[in-house]
Amino acid sequence: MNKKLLSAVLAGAMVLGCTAPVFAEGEKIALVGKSAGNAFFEIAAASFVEAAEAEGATVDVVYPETATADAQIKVLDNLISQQPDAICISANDVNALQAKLEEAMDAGIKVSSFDSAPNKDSRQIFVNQAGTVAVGQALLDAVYDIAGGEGQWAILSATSQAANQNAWIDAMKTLMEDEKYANLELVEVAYGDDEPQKSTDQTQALLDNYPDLKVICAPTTVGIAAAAKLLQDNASATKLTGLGLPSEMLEYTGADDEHSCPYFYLWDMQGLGKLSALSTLALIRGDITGELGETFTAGDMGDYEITEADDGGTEIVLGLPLEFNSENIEEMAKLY
Ligand code: RAM
Repeated sequence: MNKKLLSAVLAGAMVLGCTAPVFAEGEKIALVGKSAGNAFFEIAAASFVEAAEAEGATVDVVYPETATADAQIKVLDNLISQQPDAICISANDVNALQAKLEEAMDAGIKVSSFDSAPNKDSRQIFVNQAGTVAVGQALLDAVYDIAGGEGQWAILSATSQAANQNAWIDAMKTLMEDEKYANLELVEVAYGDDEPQKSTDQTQALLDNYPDLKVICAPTTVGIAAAAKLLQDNASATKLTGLGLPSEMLEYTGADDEHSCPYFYLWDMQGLGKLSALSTLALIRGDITGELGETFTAGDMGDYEITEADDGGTEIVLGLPLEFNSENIEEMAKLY
């Protein structure tokens, strides 16, 4: 609002005897991760906050007590009463947050999501770090390559309800129908709940139950780091791939017997935080509404288009999954 208009509104309010409206300094955004103590969300949040503050907004970063929908609902209840301009959330469940997120939208709060999408009716925008099928394809091809095209493999996931992990697992299962992967046998999907100790225990259980297991694929930064340590400490013949933070995987990455993980994937973490912040601001400011085909400029990151997501909603895709291996891990570990 320009200054003239602002004083006209204030004067009008005084004439009418109303209390003068309170104008916030900048947009207020609440950023909600899946769980506390996960470096993934801390890194994304740092870039989110930096980008939002550079635009004059303020960010409240909030974590639920556990990586569950119930714990996020408690957080959302509290946030709705505070009336931020937007809530940007990484969802612990695809459907269970719908009523609460709809309540937020009905209360005039914009709802954006990043990393892990609540269903299409629960959000206005979703910033997907990389296409869901692109992630599934990269992971499945890594399993195929590391297993030598045949044998048993298992998935070590986050929670059984995690929206993003389940979407990647579904993508892998669909891709596995191709004849190319006919000699790979997915023996189990285990859940470490994005907790280090539970992820370690689940990895050990996979090793105990499947002595011929060739590869574990952990599409979670918490799971892959826990599995990497256990496999490497025990000089296990079972190898590892998945999604990880280079800084947490530095000592475990290499295509030799000394290392448990030949290579793995993630995406541009700083870019994820920044794009999520700038698209949330674009939503608040009315530059986008989340409709298919809209475009906007995310500062110096350039132009982005809102495209169709696999769940029938829309999304903004950051880019491609990035591979981390012995060639680039040292450099990338300095970044995230
Ligand atoms: C964990 C979380 C997060 C996921 C990464 C790959 O940190 O589950 O949602 O995107 O792994």
